[in-house]
Amino acid sequence: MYISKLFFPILRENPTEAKIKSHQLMLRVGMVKQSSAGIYSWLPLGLKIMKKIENIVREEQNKIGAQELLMPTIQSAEIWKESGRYNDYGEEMLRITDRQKREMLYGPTNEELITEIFRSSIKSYKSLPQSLYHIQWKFRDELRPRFGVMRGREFLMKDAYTFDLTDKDAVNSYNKMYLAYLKTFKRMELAAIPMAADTGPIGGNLSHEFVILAETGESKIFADKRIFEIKTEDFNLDVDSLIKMRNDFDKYYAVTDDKYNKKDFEKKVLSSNQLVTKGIEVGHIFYFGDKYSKPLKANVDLQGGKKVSVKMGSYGIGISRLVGALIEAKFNNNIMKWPIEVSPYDIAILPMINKNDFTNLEKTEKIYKELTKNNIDVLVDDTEENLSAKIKKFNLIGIPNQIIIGQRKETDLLEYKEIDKKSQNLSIDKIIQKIKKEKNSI
Ligand code: P5A
Repeated sequence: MYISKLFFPILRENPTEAKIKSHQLMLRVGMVKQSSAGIYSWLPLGLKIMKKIENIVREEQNKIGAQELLMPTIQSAEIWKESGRYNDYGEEMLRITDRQKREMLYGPTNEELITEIFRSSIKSYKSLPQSLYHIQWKFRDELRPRFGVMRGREFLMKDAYTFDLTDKDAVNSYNKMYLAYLKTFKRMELAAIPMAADTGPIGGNLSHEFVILAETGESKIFADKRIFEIKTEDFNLDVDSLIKMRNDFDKYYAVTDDKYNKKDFEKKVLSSNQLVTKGIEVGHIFYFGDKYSKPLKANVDLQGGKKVSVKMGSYGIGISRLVGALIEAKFNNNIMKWPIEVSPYDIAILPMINKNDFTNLEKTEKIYKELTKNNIDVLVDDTEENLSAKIKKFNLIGIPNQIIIGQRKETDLLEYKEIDKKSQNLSIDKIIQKIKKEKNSI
């Protein structure tokens, strides 16, 4: 793609209304535009990145056998009355009345709706287990929406729901999701720590938040550093391996404020291993047994005809929040570097362009074709800005690989630069090999 042909509204200065770096950067490079408090339009660049995140999440959900469906954003109040959450949810729920005076709402989450879908089609224990998810917009009328997409009112979430016959099976489903989450965040080059957490309005007695470290995070965290040394590759989806995984993680102290106990922390974690910092919650998983299946009568028949309530869990990932969270984690010293799997383009070509000399443009064109032929997604800055302005701009856009075409040189080698490293001279073939390897190694 040529930047001159794209909708790419970049601002010269940091917008003053933004307090944290992800919000500033997202407005500055035209990833999003605020439409009203906590509600954003996603512009082409921001959407391209969010879609890549969405896809990683989708692939990892599919790998554990979860099936995608799509529920609506607007729900009927009836099912929420059945579960008892219509009143409990309070002012965060956006309530709407349609022309027939029916009470509706913009879904803040989907436990009720999925349970309603399940109960109307699944009747026998033989159809269990089931694992369903969707990627859909949610609305929560947060009192203080802030930090851009990090705490929005409208936000994109992946929410999955599992249905099992017994507690033991249900915990196994929970553990599968736990492993899928570790793998999902790892593909985004994020170190997310699973932390024992409170269950809040979702309910249940087993829950983990997945938190990434970032100074601007809203959660204070207390952890044993050694938790970062656990390797996710060591685990697979076998029941025993999943149990081992949970044991390995549970060995280490890792909690957010609400679960923090000073005495416990100091007793269980050597001071040299203590990590006290801030983090961003990018995912949250819950096991709540029959909290919804019981009041909503989501039962299955056992062999003898006896009916039992299914055991359920729900599992969320903040897809739109992750766009901001990645910037918080990866934007340092005025250079943004998107992980290759999330980056809007694989490589950028930054040519110095002289008005009356088309040599560099022609050279760019050739390289562009060669890269594209190899399925490498390229963004070319074909504007007439000077090279240092282009480099500054691309430090914000964050494409991890660059080819810089400056003064004419009598060589076939190109100036290749990993965005946060020194330039090196490489042939086009070497550059292609390098990027292909990076993309396939994940
Ligand atoms: C789990 C899936 C739930 O809603 N029900 C369905 C459960 N959990 S949660 O923790 O409340 O939300 C899941 C994830 O969504 C993100 N998130 C937000 N992102 C942006 N703005 C918000 N206001 C917001 N609220 C929640 C978080 O990443 C959270 O972990």
